[in-house]
Amino acid sequence: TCDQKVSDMITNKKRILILGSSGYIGIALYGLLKNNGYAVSGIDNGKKSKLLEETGVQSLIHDRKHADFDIDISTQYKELKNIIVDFNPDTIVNLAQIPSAPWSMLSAETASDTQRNNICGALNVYWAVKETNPDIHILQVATAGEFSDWLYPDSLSIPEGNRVIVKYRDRDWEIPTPRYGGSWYHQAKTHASLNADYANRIWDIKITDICQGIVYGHYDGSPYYYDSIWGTVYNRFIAQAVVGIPLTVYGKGGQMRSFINIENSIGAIKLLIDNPPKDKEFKIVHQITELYRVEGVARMIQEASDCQIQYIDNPRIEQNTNDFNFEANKLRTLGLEVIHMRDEISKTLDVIRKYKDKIQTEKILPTIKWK
Ligand code: USQ
Repeated sequence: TCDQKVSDMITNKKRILILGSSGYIGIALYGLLKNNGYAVSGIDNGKKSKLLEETGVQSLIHDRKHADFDIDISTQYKELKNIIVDFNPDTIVNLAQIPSAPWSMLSAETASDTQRNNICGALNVYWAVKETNPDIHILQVATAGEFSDWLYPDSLSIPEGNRVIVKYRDRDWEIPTPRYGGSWYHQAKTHASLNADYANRIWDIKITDICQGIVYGHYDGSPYYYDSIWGTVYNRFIAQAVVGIPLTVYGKGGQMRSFINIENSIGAIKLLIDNPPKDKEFKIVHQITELYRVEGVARMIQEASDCQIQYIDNPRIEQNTNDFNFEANKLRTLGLEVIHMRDEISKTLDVIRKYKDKIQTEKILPTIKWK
């Protein structure tokens, strides 16, 4: 309300607008910020719930709506703008994404819906900020998957920045740090990062683009997905271990990926809200705490739960094995204390065991192929 806004301004509370406030990260972030004295408001149109219904799956742990406004930011521009004018945020965190690589590879419709939703939603946010208050800091969640395995095949450290200088035909070229996604979903993220770069260049708006690794773990109050479309690898393996299905390693499991625990993910976003870019800056942050091979994740979970591992034909197009190395200094400099996967496994197993009977075992094996 208006009175609330005035009172927040008098008490100097930071005002944060979360887009996608009912999601895995959104709910957790909303709670963390509220508990730390921020004024928080959330927008969510329940798109994820509709997609879950379409795919016949449910979150293992309650999937509840957690939003102050129900609009689609990718299509309802005027409404988005009105909310921004009204709430007057210091920071907008854009988590309003269709987050699944497999879903984006299912059909022409799901690929274009993923790209339209994710890219146009972000575009509307740049426009709304430009037209209302260019001082608002936009924090958008990109992905570490913009740095694909074939583009960075060895342990070259991927620079944590927006530009690199390369030598070509006797000239130094300053170019955007090379990106290339490994699915239509990941490609949407590379496009959105380039769009953010452009918005910053022409309108001088402050944007932090978070290249985040695979977020994992259980967080109290947040949903938990483990099926082959919406679940990510660690959360899936934990649910598989609980129901006694051998862990579904795709290919030989030599894929190296970056990870971050859900509590670290929201803690990192909070640090970035508190440390916005300098005026007119486009800041890229590698929101990554650890690197593991898929097989390494399976082995750690096996050690903690005595489960079996199966190696199945990889439904994706990706390198069988790759090395990754990231510069990830910005969050470390801000003081993020790393939660290690190895220390989380038994905790996640304990929580998920309580929901064992609800696990839809028929939704575990992958059905969507890249080819
Ligand atoms: N994988 C398996 N077995 C499984 C599931 C996955 O071996 O049962 C493998 C995949 O082949 C892949 C790796 O695990 O090599 C990661 O797959 P994932 O489904 O956990 O994650 P991904 O599709 O890469 O996407 C997830 C999120 C996405 C986020 C991204 C960060 O869904 O929103 O952007 O992680 S990153 O991976 O850095 O791109």
